[in-house]
Amino acid sequence: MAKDKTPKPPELRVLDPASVEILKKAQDEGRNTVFDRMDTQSVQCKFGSQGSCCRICHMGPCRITAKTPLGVCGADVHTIVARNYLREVVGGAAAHSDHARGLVLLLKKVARGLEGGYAIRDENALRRNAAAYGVEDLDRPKEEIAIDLADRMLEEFTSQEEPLKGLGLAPVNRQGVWRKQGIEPLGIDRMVVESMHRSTMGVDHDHVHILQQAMRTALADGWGGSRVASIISDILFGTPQPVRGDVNLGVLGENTVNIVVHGHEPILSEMLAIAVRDEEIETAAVQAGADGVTLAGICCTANEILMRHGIAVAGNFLQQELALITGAVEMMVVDVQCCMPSLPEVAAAYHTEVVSTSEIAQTTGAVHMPFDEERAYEDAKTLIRRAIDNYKNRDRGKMAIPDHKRPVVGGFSVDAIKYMLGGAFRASFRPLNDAIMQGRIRGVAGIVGCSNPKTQMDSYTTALTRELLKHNVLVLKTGCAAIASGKAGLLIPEAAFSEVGQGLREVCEAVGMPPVLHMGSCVDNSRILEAATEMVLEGGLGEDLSEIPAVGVAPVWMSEKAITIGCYFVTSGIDVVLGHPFHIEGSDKVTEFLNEGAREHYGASFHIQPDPIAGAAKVLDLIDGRRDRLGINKKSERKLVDMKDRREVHVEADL
Ligand code: BF8
Ligand code: SF4
Repeated sequence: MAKDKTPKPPELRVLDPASVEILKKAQDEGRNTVFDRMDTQSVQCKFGSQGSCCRICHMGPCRITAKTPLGVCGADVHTIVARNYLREVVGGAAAHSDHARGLVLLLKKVARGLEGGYAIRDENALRRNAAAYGVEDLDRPKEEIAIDLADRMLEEFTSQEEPLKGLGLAPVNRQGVWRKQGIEPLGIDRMVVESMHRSTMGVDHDHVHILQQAMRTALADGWGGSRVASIISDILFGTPQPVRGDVNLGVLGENTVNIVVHGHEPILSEMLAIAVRDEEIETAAVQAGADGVTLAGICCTANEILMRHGIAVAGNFLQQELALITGAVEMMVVDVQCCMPSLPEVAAAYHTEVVSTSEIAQTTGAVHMPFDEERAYEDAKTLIRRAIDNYKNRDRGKMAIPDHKRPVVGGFSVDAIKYMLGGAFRASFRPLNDAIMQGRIRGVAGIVGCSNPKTQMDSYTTALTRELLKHNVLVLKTGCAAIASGKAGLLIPEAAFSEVGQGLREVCEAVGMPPVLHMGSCVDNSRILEAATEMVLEGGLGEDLSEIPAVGVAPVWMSEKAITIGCYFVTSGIDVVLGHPFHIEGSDKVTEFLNEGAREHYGASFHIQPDPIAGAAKVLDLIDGRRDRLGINKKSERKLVDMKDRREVHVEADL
């Protein structure tokens, strides 16, 4: 029977009304989007999706089936699936860490007097982190300390024989687990190179050994690259504090020059955020007949500038093409990661210019204007002026800006959470730990990840989040999952009035916080680890990350980076619920290791649950299991037994 070519109704593909409206416009105009391409790719290769195709050497590609159980070299499916998985983790760790490297090098240049508009904006963050990374003599001028800290951070990349210093930021018991398991990562670059070596033809063949290396490489991201990226961003651009903004395609202005900045690295977007307020720019926009300039973000760049400037978020990953299809965007500025190569073609139907700015990333059809840090502010103004010039070319007949946007509060760094909970004099996680012990808050869920056209955009994430809130789970979010919550109206304190259980509501109302805390971009998943560590250090909830009532969730994801994040959560002792599985199902042994065996090694594992309500139930189950072991569940008769058990569990966990 011929396949039905009718496109799926937009309502089945996307959840929020702004995206429905623009997807309808796309269909009316005959635009090809990620959703259409998903349909044409709908028969995806089962060897790829099971991880059982190997193309590592040119005796292959080899595909493993019941009739052909071994590759030409003799590799079995477990070796092949594990190697493919390791290479995905490497991709994620490399992306986050290369982003971090750029920031460290920038800090060093700024400390040495680089012009261009950058500064050390948060000296407290500089001194605090310099102390944490072992920089001595902290009474020196900030520039000297910054150079020393940058050098320490560069050693996180280059260290050949010493484990990462960032591991020392984890609870002591967790460090013991890593040591005992032999997975303390050395320098990030070494881990990436070693993992590529180990997964090339004829090297590492034992699936557990390979997967342990995947976990080790992921740790080099979570406690290395991503942590470094968040720290240096805070020093250079300021540690985020709660700030209001707006989210969804309705943030674009009818009568303003619209610039959408998309990608990940804050180095340029920070400058755009500042330059857009320059008087010269405002004047130029008015002279061009506009009311001003609207800067808005997509993906993690959006999260970075929302967190620090309250700049509007136009949307998350699957909305990047939709933003262009509004016909109201003068320029989309892209750098690295999650920027679809389709953008210039979609933009070509309108007046929109797509400008690529990273030295390492070019896209056919985009204007390439590599960005020079030494002239950062001027380069940012040049880009904005170019967008202003393009305003006259906007075709209002093709323009439709949905009347949908939601207010949000972003900016919940760990510092900000401490301050919010305890005020200036008693800033700490104590009130959170107390609320968890009293049962007013059942536990904490860190919900992260992307959107993926395989499922209706944002729907799993939103349904699961709402379900957890009803059951008094405090939610920490990053990345595109955070933007999804913004669109659903969950990132404002008022959401606590209607969306959450009684206990969580009381806590949120007392401190004036939203029930979902937006903690930033995907590198800021390191902030979730930092928050979890604060919970351990504050006391009363166990002595390791594997004991606190906290769970990670990646409801919908698509990027290698999400795999790496999941791995560093699990290896840090935090269970992770996934809405869909990895490409590993060709190997029962690899699947067993990640979904069960990992628990023996790290005290946590992955759990797959394709239904959001069942996913929420799994999260609650995991949280309750941890509460049980801590002896803080309401069943008081179990408390004493559990407290005794907990000590035993703890001894066993300290492998
Ligand atoms: O790093 S959540 S789609 S934007 S990968 Fe990409 Fe996924 Fe969004 Fe940020 Ni993270
Ligand atoms: Fe085939 Fe082995 Fe080469 Fe992989 S490494 S392509 S399994 S021969």
